Amino acid sequence: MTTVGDHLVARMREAGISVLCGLPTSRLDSLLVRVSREPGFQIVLARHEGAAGYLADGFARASGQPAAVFAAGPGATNVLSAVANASVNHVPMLVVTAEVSVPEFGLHSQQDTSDDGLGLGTTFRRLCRISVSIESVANAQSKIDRAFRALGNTPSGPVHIALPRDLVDEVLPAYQLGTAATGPVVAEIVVPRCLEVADEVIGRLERATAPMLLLGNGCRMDGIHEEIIAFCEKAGLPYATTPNGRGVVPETHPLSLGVLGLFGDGRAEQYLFDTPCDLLIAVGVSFDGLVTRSFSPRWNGLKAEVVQIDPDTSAFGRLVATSLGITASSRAFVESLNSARPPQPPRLGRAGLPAPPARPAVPETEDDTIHPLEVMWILDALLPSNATLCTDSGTCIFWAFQGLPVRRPGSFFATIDFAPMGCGIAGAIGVALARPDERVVCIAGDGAFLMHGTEVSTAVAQGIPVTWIVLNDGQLSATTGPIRGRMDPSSVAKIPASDLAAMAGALGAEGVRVETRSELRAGLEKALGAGGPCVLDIAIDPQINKPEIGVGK
Ligand SMILES: Cc1ncc(C[n+]2csc(CCOP(=O)(O)OP(=O)(O)O)c2C)c(N)n1
Ligand SMILES: [Mg+2]
Repeated sequence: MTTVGDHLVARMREAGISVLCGLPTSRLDSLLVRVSREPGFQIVLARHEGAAGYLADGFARASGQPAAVFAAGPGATNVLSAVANASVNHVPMLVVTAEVSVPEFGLHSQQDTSDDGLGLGTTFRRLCRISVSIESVANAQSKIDRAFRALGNTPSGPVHIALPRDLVDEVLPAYQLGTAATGPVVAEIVVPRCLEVADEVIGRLERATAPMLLLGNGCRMDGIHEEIIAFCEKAGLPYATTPNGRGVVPETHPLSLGVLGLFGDGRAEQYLFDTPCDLLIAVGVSFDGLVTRSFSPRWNGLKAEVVQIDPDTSAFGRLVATSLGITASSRAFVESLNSARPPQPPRLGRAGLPAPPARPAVPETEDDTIHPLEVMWILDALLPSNATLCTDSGTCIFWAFQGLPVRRPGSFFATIDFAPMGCGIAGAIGVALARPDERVVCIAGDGAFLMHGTEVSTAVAQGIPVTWIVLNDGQLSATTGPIRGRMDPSSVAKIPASDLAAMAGALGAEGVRVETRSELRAGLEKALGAGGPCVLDIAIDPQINKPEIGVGK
């Protein structure tokens, strides 16, 4: 006899889910009891369901395996920002929300989010690849299976199951329409590698004089790093990443043009528009506002022929004319290129690429105040070779892009698209959970830390040694640009002085506070040397923390 809960747990296992994050409510009782009896699942109790979602997101991006989030009532509404973030970034995630018992639907039972109550499913349906509301054992199995098929589909993203409390322990009928009798929903999906397509692309590469590879978030989600570098080296092909794809490949490689678009140093644009590049091969890229610097008119004059690779055909021709659209996952495409003959002769190589800009001198600061760029540069010098970086929302993204080159493939995670404050702080815990052998460092602002820094307590509980470096400037700096000079920004940006090292101590972690430039290196060394979760709280002059971010330039 299989219950609804048994079936859900079995499907989670088959989907590779081993981590469930969230907060309990009384309505989640049957599900949590059911999961707790099962070996191989780790429950991570978070301090906020939104943060649980970011943690699951970080885990999935770092491991390539989805995680689950559990929530109910106001916990389910709390999780929505993380679900939206996962949706935008194509991060697979299972969200299970517990509903009141079916007979109570629509009767103003406490926290009734069912379709007959607050109707939260409508919002989940908008944000998720699929949202199923289970209301009967008669089709519970087929609904659960539908959700898991969507979880394994491309393009990936969050899926939602609303599960009433009273159905978890109900026995499923022996046979249900639309379900596989036994075993996984989809045992294996084989993506064909097509050599004819690879040959066509290689022919175009051979005819081009200045080709370039552009790598987006799709490459990250497919976990291809070394494969890309192998092909680029074979072909002498220069590459750039989109802002969202940053981290897929190293930037210290001679073929790297850095980041194309927002937060980039301009080299990739120089090559693309001024060289000009005549063949742009875009893999897993959506030509969005970030890569085009808010749809800069420069893109209207693009000379390059665009070959675009995406599993979703609706990505083709959006903003730029696609001369060849290839419907494939980033992984299948790059693997095909590697199996085909290499282009002859190898393309450009290092010669002819714009040189990386020289690192400028540390900007002069008054007295002994700390400049965020200097934080990045010292950090870059101190980071061990197994370091993985996460950034939060805010100016920290700009400083990390400027001062922390990606040295190792797969070692940088930023969430720039939806960019919810606090996502990096909690996401870093998920990254560290997925990669216990790496040294995970998160860079965040004080505003973001005050939003989700309580998740340090989650890391303490789980014994996960993340280092958070907080640029504490006493303000919400990143959003003040458009209002500067038009109003006193303090009413919408100022944060009273906060001792975040003391906050870390109060949460059971180590806290280190640095106030002057002369203390900076020792503070960074101490934080990176900590054995457990540690928060390095760095006082930053609010007057300095205003980078000129080249949106629209
Ligand atoms: C949940 C959420 N609320 C608001 C914003 C808009 N926002 C983006 S960055 C930012 C300021 C962040 O302040 P802080 O973390 O202190 O970093 P700073 O820019 O000061 O370095 C705000 C309000 C957001 N991205 N996410
Ligand atoms: Mg700030």
